[in-house]
Amino acid sequence: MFGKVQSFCFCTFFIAFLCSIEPPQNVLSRYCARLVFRTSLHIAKNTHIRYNQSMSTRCFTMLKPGVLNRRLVGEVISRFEKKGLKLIALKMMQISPELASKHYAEHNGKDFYNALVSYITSAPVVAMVWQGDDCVQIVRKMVGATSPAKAEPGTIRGDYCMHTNHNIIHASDSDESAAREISLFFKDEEIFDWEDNAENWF
Ligand code: 3AN
Repeated sequence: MFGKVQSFCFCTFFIAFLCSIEPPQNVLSRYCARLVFRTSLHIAKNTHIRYNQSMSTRCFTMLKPGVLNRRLVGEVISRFEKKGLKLIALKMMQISPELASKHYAEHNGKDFYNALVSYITSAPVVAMVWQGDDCVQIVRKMVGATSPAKAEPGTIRGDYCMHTNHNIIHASDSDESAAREISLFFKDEEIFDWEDNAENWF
């Protein structure tokens, strides 16, 4: 029922409570009791904050050639950054037909497959990995529906494209797809899970 941290906090609070009923006689014991109490309070506060957060996950996103054509790279990246997602990998690359066929393997055989591979390999793309709590759900929401006609205004596809076959951005649709796609496009050493110390800047 209780995790280790909660059990520790509970025990130290209990000890501190006993000490308050029957305060330790000498100065050193009183000092130790106070220290234990403050430490447990600190741990309890931080634990509470951490336990209220969702799981930090990763999402692979790819700005298709149309985004470069329309000079929208900065605009799209800016949206994700302003949302609060953490950029942990980014590169401009020319996708080979082999990589395109692996990435879109699930669509092989569909009527739009050849056009999709041809579009995605026609010019460079910008591949990225974003990280944050509920990252895949958040990114997918910001990207919008597959069909630009159905994508809500305010989403990336809703605002910046007209046709499904040129829907300008790809984003993983599940944590499993994200893991597969990240390993297809990035080597481990190209991913930087940098220490987020924003509180030192703002
Ligand atoms: P999403 O990119 O929203 O996850 P998927 O995985 O179904 O959607 O499709 C992958 C890509 O294939 C889309 N981004 C789009 O470029 C293309 N595509 C999907 N459905 C169609 C369609 N009916 N006609 C043309 N292109 C399509």
